[in-house]
Amino acid sequence: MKRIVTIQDISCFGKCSLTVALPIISACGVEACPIPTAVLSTHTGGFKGFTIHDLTKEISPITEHWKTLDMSFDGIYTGYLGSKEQLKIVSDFIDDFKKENTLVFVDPVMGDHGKLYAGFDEDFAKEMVSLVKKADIIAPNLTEVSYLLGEEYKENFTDDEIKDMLRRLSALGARTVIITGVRRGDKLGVFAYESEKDEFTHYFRERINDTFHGTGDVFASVCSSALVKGFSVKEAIEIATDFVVECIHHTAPDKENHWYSVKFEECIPSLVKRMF
Ligand code: PXL
Repeated sequence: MKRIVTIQDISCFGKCSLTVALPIISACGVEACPIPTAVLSTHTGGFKGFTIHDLTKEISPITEHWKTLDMSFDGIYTGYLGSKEQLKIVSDFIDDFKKENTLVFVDPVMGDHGKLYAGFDEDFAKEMVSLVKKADIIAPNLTEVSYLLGEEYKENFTDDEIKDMLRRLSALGARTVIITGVRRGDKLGVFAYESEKDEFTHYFRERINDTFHGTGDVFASVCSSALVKGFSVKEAIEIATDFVVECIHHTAPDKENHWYSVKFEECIPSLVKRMF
């Protein structure tokens, strides 16, 4: 069985980061080892008065212990990180634990719809570039792309513009770059570039006129698990996109009650069918 270490916060209510990553990675048949970087009462997207307890100081004792156990990972998947200090610690973690066959998947979580999430600033975005440089695979959305490259955010880019940004992101270091949330007429999808083959791939589905928190984390959890299991980039982005679309369709009719994330749990059976 493959094993992924995933480094991100735990938001106790709201379904994102670890409360999404752990069940999804497990459902994919991959062992999941979390390093929680902070405990929040809820995620920061739409709740008032959320609490945050930073766990930066806990990370080094965990990793020092793991070193004595000679732990190894098939994948290192990083998501939401709360400070520049954490970016540096996670970067050191990659240096310590990345072996020849370890896949480093960095989701440079910073924002959406052209804006940074609460608590992030441009300085953080600049520092995220250093972490992105350590990755084999990165999966930013278009907002994160604009911050990583210093490009102005737009909702619509031409294919040529997307391809140019994929190449520029790949030049930072990652051999595979996946841009999520790309619009094309009435479709929405992902565009990927594999520098080793100099090959572009894309996968589009119908665009649903609704947005939900946590879908980026759902995508990254499925995609990193699929890649670690040996699926190709093309297969991984198709499985992950289809699962996100299914989760959104399943949740949209009950958006009034379930506005804070997707009901991914009830869609897990179809994910399992694709992964085994
Ligand atoms: O889904 C990304 C995410 C992760 N963690 C926290 C968040 C968000 C997005 O808002 O607030 C705490």
